[in-house]
Amino acid sequence: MRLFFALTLPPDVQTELVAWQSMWSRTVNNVKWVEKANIHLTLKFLGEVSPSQLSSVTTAAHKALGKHSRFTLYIGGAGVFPYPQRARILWVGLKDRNGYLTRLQQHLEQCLADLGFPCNTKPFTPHLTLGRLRRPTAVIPPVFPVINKAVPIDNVVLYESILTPNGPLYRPQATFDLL
Ligand code: 2AM
Repeated sequence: MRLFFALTLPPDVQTELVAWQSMWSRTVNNVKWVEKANIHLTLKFLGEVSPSQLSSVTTAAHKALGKHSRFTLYIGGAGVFPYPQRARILWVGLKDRNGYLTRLQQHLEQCLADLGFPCNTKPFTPHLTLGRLRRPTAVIPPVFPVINKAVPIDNVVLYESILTPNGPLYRPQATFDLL
């Protein structure tokens, strides 16, 4: 099973982001926009994990995440990966003003490294992927009217990603409540 840890968003934030997708779609073509319910912040992508490893992953995550408090993130500006000249991913950033997210992500990464999941080589860039370009394209990220919207974070979800011809299905496998 293909697994990843993520933060999900309250409905009002999802609605705002769909409005941003719609605005952005006026200036960029050939984008596969992420469905409203599927917009998430990936904390850690594990890739293929055997079903027998699932319980050690959830036990380790429960131990690590259960020590972290709830926190608030703030919606930031738009950006693209990897470069504006050859963009593939269109995203919106999240600001971690008090460092809670960074500490939680590092702790999760460390406890999963202890189970043998390699640490990411690239620095963690908190973002919400809004769309994926079908081929690399030059994109200047727009300036959206509303930023700094508060995003309360109360839990972390371990998802299974099931790839289908109609796009990925994200099935929650476990939820870890923050203090
Ligand atoms: P992203 O869109 O925020 O970059 C589930 O597949 C999620 O895991 C994706 O939405 C993606 O998050 C993230 N992810 C990170 N590395 C990945 C990889 N190598 N393959 C697929 N997804 C990956």
